[in-house]
Amino acid sequence: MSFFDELQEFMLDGDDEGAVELTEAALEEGMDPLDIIQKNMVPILDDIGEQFSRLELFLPDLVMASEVATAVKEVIASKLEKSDSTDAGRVVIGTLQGDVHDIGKNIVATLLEVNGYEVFDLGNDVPPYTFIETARKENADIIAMSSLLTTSMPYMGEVINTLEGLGCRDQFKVLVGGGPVSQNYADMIGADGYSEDANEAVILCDKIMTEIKGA
Ligand code: B12
Repeated sequence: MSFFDELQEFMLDGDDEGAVELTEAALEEGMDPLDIIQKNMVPILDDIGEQFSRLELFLPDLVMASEVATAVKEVIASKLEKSDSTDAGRVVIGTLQGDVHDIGKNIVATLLEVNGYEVFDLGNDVPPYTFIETARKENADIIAMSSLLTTSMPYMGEVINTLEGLGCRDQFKVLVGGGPVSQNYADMIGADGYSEDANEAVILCDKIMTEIKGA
């Protein structure tokens, strides 16, 4: 049985112990941690989401799969080599109001930390203004917003409009991401960047920080 098939089975069964053991063994054998997430866990969750929308799986299945995914993410996070410094940049991150999906946001936050960023993680269901308040208080460079629901996406635009209204839009770079978000959507609301996955998100932040530090 392939790693993908085994992980899929554990996620559908809600077997976090099995998934953790499988992940540890794969890491031990030299499997790339990011491949475990991007090439296995994310497509499995996508497929589970598809089955949910076709009424072939139900909410408890989603809950079980997400708990297993979180356990897998924790194993991977604990094995990633963490940068000693936190001076790559300061990022405020969260999932927007009305939205509890935080697996992707947590992966982005972990990878940023591993790469030397100071991350202020607001969690999920975060009101738009809280992003701004925290970014100002913590003197952040970047506001990173995640949304998995079409109903929470509009709050991304609200954050940007409010920053403009307050006259501090140019103090922060704004990044957006999450399942239904696209580059088109990011452009439409005037965000500074979008990426499809967590690794790209780090590359994007690095690029932005080079621009900021070089300015
Ligand atoms: C797991 C899951 C849940 C779990 C969430 C648990 C948790 N702690 O997160 C639970 C069971 C709680 C849940 C609940 C619901 N869910 Co749900 N869920 C999913 C599922 C299957 C997987 C999501 C996921 O974790 N994906 C994996 C991660 C790694 O991917 P990701 O978040 O996209 O993140 C990656 C990138 O996007 C990027 N990224 C993410 N954030 C950011 C931010 C920035 C700044 C950047 C640059 C990049 C970036 O990097 C990440 C890593 O590569 C999706 C299906 C899907 N296709 O997404 C449905 C899905 C999102 N859910 C859906 C729905 C409808 C619901 C419910 C309304 C169901 C209900 N009837 O109650 C509730 C809503 C609850 C709420 N108020 O939020 C729909 C949304 C439809 C829509 N159009 O809005 C989906 C698409 C399923 C479907 N096909 O119908 N869900």
